Amino acid sequence: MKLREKLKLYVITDRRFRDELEGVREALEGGATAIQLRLKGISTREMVEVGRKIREITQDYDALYIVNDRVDVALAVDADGVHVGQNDMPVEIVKEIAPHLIVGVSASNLREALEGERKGADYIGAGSVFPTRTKEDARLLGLEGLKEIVRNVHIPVVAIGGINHENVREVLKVGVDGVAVISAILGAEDVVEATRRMRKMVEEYL
Ligand code: TZP
Ligand code: MG
Repeated sequence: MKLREKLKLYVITDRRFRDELEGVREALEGGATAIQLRLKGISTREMVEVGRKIREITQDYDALYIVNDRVDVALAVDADGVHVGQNDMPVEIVKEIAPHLIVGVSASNLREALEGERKGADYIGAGSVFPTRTKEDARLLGLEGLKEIVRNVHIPVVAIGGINHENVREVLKVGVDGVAVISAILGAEDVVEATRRMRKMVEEYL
């Protein structure tokens, strides 16, 4: 399957909402097509332990597996790729170290998106589309900013930030290739059902 297809419904782990293994299993059962392992403030040892288990689960579901920030962890757990922010390892250096990894780059404006594309990113994570309480320092891109990125970038664009079941259609109408979600899925009472319901809406557009 092509990368674009696998980016449709991209669920990012966050243990403030759900234990990673439980959350990932349920999200995949509900139809998530990609999983990002995002772990803040835990030891590298634990990241690798959890990360390897998630590799197995994502393999069972034929889902894309991306590790946030850490190229070394992505390699250690045999992930499909790594996602880097504006203060993380530059995409061109990731490509030098690990040419086989898919690299996603976060962008909160058009300039960052174009730069990521030019430097070799495989996809852009564009946000925050809406205000979010999940990431403290998230910069607001808005729907208009998202439109601008979608219009000007040729690689796949995944929208992130404050996306939920009520507003996801507005985001999909912009023409993104996927939506990335934390709280609306992992913070739901029934993660499987929340994922299934969002996947259904995503399928109306993608
Ligand atoms: N990057 C930009 S916004 C965000 C990240 C990691 C948080 C997304 O979480 P939520 O709960 O889906 O708004
Ligand atoms: Mg980062």
